Amino acid sequence: MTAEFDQRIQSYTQQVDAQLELIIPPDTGPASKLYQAMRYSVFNGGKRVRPALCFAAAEAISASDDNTVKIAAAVEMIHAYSLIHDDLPAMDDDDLRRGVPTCHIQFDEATAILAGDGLHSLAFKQLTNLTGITASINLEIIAILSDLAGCNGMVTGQAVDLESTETQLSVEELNYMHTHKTGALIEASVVMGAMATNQADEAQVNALRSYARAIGLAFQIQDDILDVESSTEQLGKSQGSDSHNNKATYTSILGIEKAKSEAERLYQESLEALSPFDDKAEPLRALAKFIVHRSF
Ligand code: GRG
Repeated sequence: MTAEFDQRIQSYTQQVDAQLELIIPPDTGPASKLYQAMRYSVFNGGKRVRPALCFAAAEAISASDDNTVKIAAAVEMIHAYSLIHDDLPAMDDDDLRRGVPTCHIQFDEATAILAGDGLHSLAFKQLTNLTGITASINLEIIAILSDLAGCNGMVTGQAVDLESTETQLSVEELNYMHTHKTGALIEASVVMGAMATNQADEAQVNALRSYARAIGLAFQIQDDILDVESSTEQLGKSQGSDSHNNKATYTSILGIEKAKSEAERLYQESLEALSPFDDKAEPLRALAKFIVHRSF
């Protein structure tokens, strides 16, 4: 990745982290453990890919602003909540995330459930006072997150995942699961980031949706490839955990080489979706490249 890309990501990360500091301050009151658990899960080294996509989508249309920062914080909190709950004993039962103990190991199970719940509701609160857009677009943005993080997206994908353990899935079924589980929040990040500028027309939003759907699946395929090719140390989570949990993955179904060419095909598809956009979409193009070529 270029130095310019690194600088840009650093700037996006600084902006979203400052917003997250405001939303989840250290709290010494009666609920201090809840706040510690939320902060632990948000500030322990996530890549901030979804916030970066919000910023880059806004910049592809016009420019990022205060709305972008709020939306970026909202999607990162939804992401953090989903990881906390995904790691719980009732779900994937993982002890390690981002190289440190998972939330329920560091604190306890009840606190981890509440930390996820707290982050989920704080995320929606962020979206209630966007500025420079009509109330109806603001509500549309809230509905998009509600759908794509919930029962038309991530929650549905997770439910299918839990149902599919130890089941032989077809590539189509795997695509359905990951379009929902991983792709939906990526799509929400891009679409909401663009819509909150108040300058995106329908054709642009549709093109960005196609871009997001392609990189959403590519993201998951790369995740499966890394699960095979990287070490626990590099990943910051237990290497090979999906195969140990008898889960179908792109690498188990397609084989590693075909999984790599599918990720590359989706990368090209994402670039084609951006063809109506000029140089202002360069950050989105660079993020797509990062997503399919990342090593962590
Ligand atoms: C509990 C409702 C609910 C949903 C959980 C997203 C999810 C659904 C589970 C996460 C499990 C997982 C490993 C999915 C693969 C793709 C993915 C979301 C990886 C983690 O995202 P990164 O790489 O994480 O952006 P960082 O740590 O960088 O923030």
